[in-house]
Amino acid sequence: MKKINIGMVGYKFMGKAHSNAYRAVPMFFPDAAKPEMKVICGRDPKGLEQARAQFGWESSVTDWRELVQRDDVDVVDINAPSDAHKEIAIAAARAGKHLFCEKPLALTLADSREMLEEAEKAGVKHMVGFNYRFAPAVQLAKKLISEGRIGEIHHFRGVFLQDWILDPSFPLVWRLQKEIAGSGSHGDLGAHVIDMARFLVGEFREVIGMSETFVKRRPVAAAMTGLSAKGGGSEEMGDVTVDDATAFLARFENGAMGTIEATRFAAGHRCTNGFEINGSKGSIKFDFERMNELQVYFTDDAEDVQGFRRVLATDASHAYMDAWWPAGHTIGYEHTFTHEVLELMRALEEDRQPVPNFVDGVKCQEVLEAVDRSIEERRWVAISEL
Ligand code: SOE
Repeated sequence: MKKINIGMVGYKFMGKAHSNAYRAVPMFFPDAAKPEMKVICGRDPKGLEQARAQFGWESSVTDWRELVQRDDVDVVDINAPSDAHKEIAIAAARAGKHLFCEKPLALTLADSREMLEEAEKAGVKHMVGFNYRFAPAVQLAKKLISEGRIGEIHHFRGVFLQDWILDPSFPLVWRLQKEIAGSGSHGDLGAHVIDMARFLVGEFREVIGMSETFVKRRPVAAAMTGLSAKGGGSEEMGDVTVDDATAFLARFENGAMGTIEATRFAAGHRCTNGFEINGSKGSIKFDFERMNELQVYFTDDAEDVQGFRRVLATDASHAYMDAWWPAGHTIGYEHTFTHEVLELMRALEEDRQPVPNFVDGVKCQEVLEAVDRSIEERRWVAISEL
């Protein structure tokens, strides 16, 4: 069986999710190429060693430049904060390594285009981490749409709602700083919804948006903390330089209408990544907090039983599910990453580009940037203008 050596940069939230996926793929998909967890990289030696031992990596380095040059690395997995993506990806591509990069691909559209260009020039494979595509219920939605089961699509209504920074004393973590994160809820959460819309409905034609930063100054964060940081730690205040919430209207190339909202201020919503799609022959609804389910409605159901019904996407006939548990035994968030890594392994084995790849990363970034421009210039912006 083919073995693929992985070098991973970053070891926090996404580092843990990816590590778990590298371990799960050989266990549940034994026919796929096997990821070998060769080397993990991070800046803090103590935290890094703990992660290395806990996640099961063979070795560690504190300098990513060393990692990308190693002969025993085939794929460089980049899940460091967004401002580091470009430099690492380009260096890795130039060293002939395949790339697996978290979303959003880069801080700007220009940077993401440069990353794609370099990857193509180097002839390496590239993948971007839009993990929600890999939920079996989302794959089912894709199948129903591709088979024409809900007909011609009229509406895409997508939201990604969280509330982890609602408290004004929540610190100024890196995700709230433009120079590190690129944007706030827009690039962090909206990027997932944009990818979902592209995956299920098609390309965007034009957009117009609005955004808000509700809490403009926050206590400075002590360290590189993330979502679980605790408030009230520091007297010193700093500016929040990203959006707390961004919403936009869209028109797709196929004529469908879209509304998309991403916010970290939706009290009570911990991780509502949801969409509803309405077509000429039916509708589909998904909410990640109930990720095993898809709500479907078909206009050709008998009149006396018409209505939304719940399909549990856990049968062996649903994507990936024959590898997991008997029907009705649900799966979770971490499985989306396992399926994503499976796609990467299969693509490398079959010598093809994985999907989604940097082209999808760039197309998502085009929409993000078009929305930003529309907000700045208070007008509709066509994707073709960028
Ligand atoms: C935090 O907002 C976060 O973890 C995002 O960074 C992820 O991409 C999203 O999947 C869940 O929320």
